Amino acid sequence: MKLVIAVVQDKDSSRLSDALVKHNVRATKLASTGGFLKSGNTTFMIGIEDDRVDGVCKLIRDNCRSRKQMMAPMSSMGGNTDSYVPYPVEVEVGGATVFILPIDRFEQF
Ligand code: 2BA
Ligand code: 2BA
Repeated sequence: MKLVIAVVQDKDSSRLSDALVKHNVRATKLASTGGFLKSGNTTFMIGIEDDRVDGVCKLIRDNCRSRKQMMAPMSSMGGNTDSYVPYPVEVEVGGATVFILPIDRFEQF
């Protein structure tokens, strides 16, 4: 069994959720925040049998798309002018960042 952790954009999270339910894949959704943009994203935790991992990755790929997003200018309030960026910066936010970890043990009580 593997744990698939997928960080996706909020805009794709309900579509991905629906697709997982439709394909009988159990998952837990967590509200998360990107360290760089400091804006909300969604993290899916999916415990899944080894032979279904590729199918889950395909569902994630098919339901999440990359988008360009503007990073708001950083505030210089706080006094640290070193990190002050006076203009918006465009970044490409990927469809999904996916981690696949082994599960030593899976229990449901
Ligand atoms: P939920 O996904 O909201 O599921 C609540 C309960 O609904 C489940 O209880 C199960 O009895 C039923 N259920 C969920 N998916 C189903 C499906 N495709 N077909 C039929 N019944 C379904 P639990 O199995 O005790 O799970 C409780 C919560 O634990 C789940 O909430 C989910 O957040 C998490 N979870 C369970 N299995 C997971 C897994 N393999 N990976 C990640 N999270 C899991
Ligand atoms: P954020 O950290 O808010 O990053 C959003 C996007 O900003 C990133 O998209 C990337 O295009 C850009 N970016 C991030 N850090 C950067 C930096 N130091 N310099 C320049 N540009 C940077 P993605 O790479 O697709 O990542 C989307 C979200 O996935 C991230 O949101 C973060 O929440 C998560 N993530 C990505 N890589 C991760 C990793 N190695 N570990 C944990 N979470 C990760």
